[in-house]
Amino acid sequence: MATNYDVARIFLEIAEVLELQGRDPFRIRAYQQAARTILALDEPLEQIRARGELEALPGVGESLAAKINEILDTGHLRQHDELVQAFPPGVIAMMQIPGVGPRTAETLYRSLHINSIEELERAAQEQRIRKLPGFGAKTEANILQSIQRMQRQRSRIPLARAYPLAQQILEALQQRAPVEAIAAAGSLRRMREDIGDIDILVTSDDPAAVMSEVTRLPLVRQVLLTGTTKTTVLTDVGLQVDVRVVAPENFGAALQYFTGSKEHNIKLRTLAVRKGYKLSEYGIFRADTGERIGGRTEEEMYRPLGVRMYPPELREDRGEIELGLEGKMPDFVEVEDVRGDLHVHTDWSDGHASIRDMALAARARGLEYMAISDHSPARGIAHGLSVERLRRQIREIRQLNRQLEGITILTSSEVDIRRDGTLDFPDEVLAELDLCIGSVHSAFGLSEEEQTQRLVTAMQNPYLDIIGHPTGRLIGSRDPINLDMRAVLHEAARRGVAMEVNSWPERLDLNDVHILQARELRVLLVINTDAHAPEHFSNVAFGVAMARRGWATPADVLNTLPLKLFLPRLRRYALRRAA
Ligand code: DGT
Ligand code: CA
Ligand code: CA
Ligand code: ZN
Repeated sequence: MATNYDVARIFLEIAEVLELQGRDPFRIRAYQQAARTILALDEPLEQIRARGELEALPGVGESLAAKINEILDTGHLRQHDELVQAFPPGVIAMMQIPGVGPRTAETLYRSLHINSIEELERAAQEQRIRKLPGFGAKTEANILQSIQRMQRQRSRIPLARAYPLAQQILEALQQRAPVEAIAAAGSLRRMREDIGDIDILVTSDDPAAVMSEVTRLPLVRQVLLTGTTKTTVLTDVGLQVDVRVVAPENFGAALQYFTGSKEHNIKLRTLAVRKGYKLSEYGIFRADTGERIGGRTEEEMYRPLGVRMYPPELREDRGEIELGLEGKMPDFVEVEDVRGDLHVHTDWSDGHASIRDMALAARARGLEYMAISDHSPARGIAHGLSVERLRRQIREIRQLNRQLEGITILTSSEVDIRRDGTLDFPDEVLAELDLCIGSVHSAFGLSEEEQTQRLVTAMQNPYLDIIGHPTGRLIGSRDPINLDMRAVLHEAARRGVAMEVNSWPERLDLNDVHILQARELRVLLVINTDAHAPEHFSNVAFGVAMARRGWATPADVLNTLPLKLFLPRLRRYALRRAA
């Protein structure tokens, strides 16, 4: 028997095909409106029909009521069946390529049986399209170009924006839908710095109900595709979400498969074949007998291969499989390991809260120490501190430390690294601080040689302990500065200067690749939030994620040390002892 959801889905699919055919927008909207009305109903359409009230539903007139009747009576709609036959989903997808209209898509489907964008791309590369009547080499080249442009443009969203959205969806589905297990997979689970789409896996004994709830989530702008086990929706912010229902006994296998990365999975499957197994999203199987030996949990997928389960953040085929095979998988740094935050702004510069409020927030998060690193005079627009105000701030911090229990506030500055590599406070002032972060906030356009020299010069100053957000990039709005990163890291290792992993959502700087390099060169790291308000301390999760993606262990991260051990490890103390 057809459910409300079935009816709505059929209407949405009709609307989609009509839209691609460029049909009357009013008709298209009528189907969409009716589908929305039906999805929002609290009782079965069958009951409404029994009362003879179908036509009274908002957006449902005589003609749509007749279609609802047909679906309720027969389970499907003839008009819909015909459309789906003419336009299978893959063909509909092809029509989203600029320059490929319904007629072209239909011809490609009928004469070459091309049924997806991937197949179309292959056919164009193999020069099979130019042979079709009315096509030619130029059309073929245009199609290929359009596909490639489309693939490049598929916009990605910063992790920190996608992450809360995913949490919201997980919570909403847990509350409203009959889900048992539920988890995010894909790049979000791997904590990649930018996210193409959100992948969610659930198990349920009522998949249709889950699919229906997904289409009704408040943040859904458009339902792109909805079937019996997979629904794809577009959210308000333009981010796509795939929700898949899988069988409980396959949940681990599906989680492993859909967490990716694709490259990790390919490498893992090769390993599996070598060991006489086959992996799929349905489980792990013996290659010879085909017997299934696991797949309910993710561990069951890895254990037979002789490796420990890889933390999702590592699954990028950057050598983690080899590492696991050698039996060497250290414990990577976790949020709980971080004991201090060294990059905190207050209302003395461009922050939004007092030193005291920031200290209380840090303490509430379980931190043992934090350093106030407000801006230096060059940051005029950020109310950078003068020497005089910095000294006043130091006095206030000393006083607060006498009053506050359970947290130690360190004095610091996020001092500007000027274009010539000198620092924006005199040495004797920097010497009064517990520590000092140097950051680039200007002259972003210098050449690689100049920019590298700028940081190298800055690191020669004995009071510089940390380089803040080393590349200066802002995800989506500002490119990283030109740097010979290896040269910078070498210098940092040589001089004992720590490199910051800045957790600010648009920064994530150093990024994972640079962190891997830094570890190789034995550069010390610190993970900071760059908090400007109490609620920003939670961003540490993103910095930690980058550090994990760069294989950092607690030993690589200076601020995992308790205060007593942390201070002596700062570069200025080593220099002082050596003097
Ligand atoms: P994204 O969405 O671009 O940020 O990146 P992912 O990694 O979330 O990629 P997505 O959403 O296309 O697919 C999710 C995972 O599913 C992916 O990481 C690995 C797996 N997967 C998808 N398609 C393939 C495939 O063709 N081959 C293999 N081996 N795995 C795939
Ligand atoms: Ca994804
Ligand atoms: Ca996906
Ligand atoms: Zn800064």
